[in-house]
Amino acid sequence: MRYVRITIVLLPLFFLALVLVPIGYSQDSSILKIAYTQKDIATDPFADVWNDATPIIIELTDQEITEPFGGKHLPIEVRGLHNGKSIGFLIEWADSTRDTKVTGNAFTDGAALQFPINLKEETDPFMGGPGLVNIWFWRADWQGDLDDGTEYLDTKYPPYPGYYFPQDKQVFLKEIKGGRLIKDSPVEDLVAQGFGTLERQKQQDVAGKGVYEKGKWRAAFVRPLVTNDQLDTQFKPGMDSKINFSVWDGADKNRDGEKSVSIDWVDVKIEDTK
Ligand SMILES: [Ca+2]
Ligand SMILES: [Ca+2]
Repeated sequence: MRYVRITIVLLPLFFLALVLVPIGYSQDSSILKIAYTQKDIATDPFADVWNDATPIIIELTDQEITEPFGGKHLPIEVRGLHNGKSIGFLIEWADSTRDTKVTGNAFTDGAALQFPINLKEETDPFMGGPGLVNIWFWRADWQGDLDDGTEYLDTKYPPYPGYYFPQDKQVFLKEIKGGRLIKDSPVEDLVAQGFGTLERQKQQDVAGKGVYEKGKWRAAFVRPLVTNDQLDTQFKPGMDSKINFSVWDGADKNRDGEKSVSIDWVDVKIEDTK
């Protein structure tokens, strides 16, 4: 009798859920399919080519594994593409503020993708360990610097205690000229092997662009499928991989480990070249 009652209550909910799945979204949110396209994969996050991929929704949550905790529940829309030479990821999320400045009490928006480097090794979904992870970190402060030509922080270094910065100060300072960051990408290519081990790679391989429009960030990440850097994740058509996500909202004082995260690896399936 109790079973019948539960069925009566749950059945309408089941059909309601079917109706509520937005048209055009993949209904299997557990796998991110990297669709094959013959087109160039643009770093412009509003380029038509991104319509060749079907988005899925990943529910991020607040980071509550290690101090400093932070972040919030945040659904993000994710899609992926490859053309046999390059691979691209596009993510979009709601954010009521475009935070591109870093000062003593202002923090930047950002988003990061994380991949295991060796799929055969056990690799923790949060910053890796014991296996290495390759992290692609799109930074709204660098995007703002590229878009707006704003001054950067060579006069106030670091901008606030605990701010993540490339560990080798000289590597960073070499890239500053006249108070402006000399960069061609707002995406930083990083490697980590557990909390507190994040390091900028010597060889930067990831292009990208983030655009803020109508209360949302949309950020594209593009890289060759294969690089000659041992600290990069390598991809090939037909393979399975894994990905994890982080998002920072500067206005919510997010920085470093205070961020919204996906709680486990998301399976990735790279479509074979047709
Ligand atoms: Ca923000
Ligand atoms: Ca690299």
